[in-house]
Amino acid sequence: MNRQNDTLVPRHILVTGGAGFIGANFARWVARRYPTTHITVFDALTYAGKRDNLAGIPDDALTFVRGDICDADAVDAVLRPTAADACASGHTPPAVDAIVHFAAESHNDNAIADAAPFLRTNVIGTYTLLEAARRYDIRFHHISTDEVYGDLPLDGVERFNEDSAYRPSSPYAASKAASDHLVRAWHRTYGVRATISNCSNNYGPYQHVEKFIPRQITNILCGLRPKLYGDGHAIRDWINVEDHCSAIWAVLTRGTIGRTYVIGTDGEMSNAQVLRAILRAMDRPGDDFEHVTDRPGADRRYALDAARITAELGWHPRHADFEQGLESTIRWYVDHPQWWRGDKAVTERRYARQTGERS
Ligand code: NAD
Ligand code: TDX
Repeated sequence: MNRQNDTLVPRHILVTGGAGFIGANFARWVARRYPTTHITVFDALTYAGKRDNLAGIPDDALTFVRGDICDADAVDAVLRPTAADACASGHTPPAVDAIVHFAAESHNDNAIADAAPFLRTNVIGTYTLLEAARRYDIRFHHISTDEVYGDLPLDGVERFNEDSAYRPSSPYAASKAASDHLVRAWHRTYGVRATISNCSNNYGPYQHVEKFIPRQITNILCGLRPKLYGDGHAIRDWINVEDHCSAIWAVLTRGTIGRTYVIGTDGEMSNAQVLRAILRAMDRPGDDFEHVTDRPGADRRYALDAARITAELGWHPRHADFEQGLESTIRWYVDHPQWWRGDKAVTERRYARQTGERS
């Protein structure tokens, strides 16, 4: 890695899951700010990934490899130091010096219906990458979630931090917790130069229409009523995806090896509040939605105390105005119907099956 402006700037990062929501936002964020860092996106292009999410990143800054993180040979092929392929411009990037690991099965409703792909990708996939990072001594940053800590009472003021106990309550959260444990074990046992970040709920462009905010926006755009699970009192701590990206970069380039950083922006809101904000911004009546059956074992409240990343790394969010971020997110979905229309019908059919199974 080069030293630049007092930070360690990687010359070539492997972004797993870089065709998904946060991974693509991160690749775009890095390409805009660090044009000398080469980005290889390694992504299986499951239902959640799109190659087009990376459109606009210059060809000489990006290599795209379709591959599965559970496939040890495919992972080895992109990381082996002599394996750097010539990218589109004919220029050969240096060997990968950091892995930023986003690839995961990420949706709770899917995990409740069938946990098998979550255990495979989130656990075996992370193990496979750690073994490769260990083999070639590559810096490893693992993207995780606040859900590993379980949930908090609705009426409390307590927040999770890096010392909170692991108490995952859902199959998805348990698979992410397992992956975090693997990362810590590979750091301590084998000396892998790893860090972990646990972030709260992200929103922004390129988020799959299965997730809460895009589902409700696209429901309204399709003339369907938004769907609120249970009583709508559950609280999530919302962060603009751009702020998550800048926090990941701070940890990757300046974080202490072996450490965990929680990432959040004091964005606690109930699902009902978020839904009302969407309805208001889209000129719909405040009661124009349906209550549907909640997830079994649904987590009530997440809240994070991001004091460590602020104090140690000087990270600050730049998009703390939720209503403004929500409006630009709505505008993005209004302006990009071709991006989500195909997924919408498939997703709503899947929801009809899943909620039918639950009720
Ligand atoms: P996403 O579902 O939008 O994208 C996941 C990407 O991983 C997709 O491009 C998919 O094709 C790829 N992928 C899945 N299985 C793969 C495999 N076996 N091999 C290679 N690629 C594979 O997810 P997201 O919302 O962008 O989440 C990214 C990461 O951030 C995940 O690790 C998730 O746990 C974590 N996270 C998400 C949030 C959130 O609010 N979305 C919050 C905190 C942490
Ligand atoms: O239609 C819906 N109606 C509804 O009320 C959907 C899809 C969700 N919800 C509720 C369930 C949750 O309380 O909204 C809240 C947010 O749901 P999701 O967007 O599915 O997010 P969540 O389950 O909180 O998990 C997200 O944040 C943590 C990401 O999907 C995870 O990958 C991340 O780790």
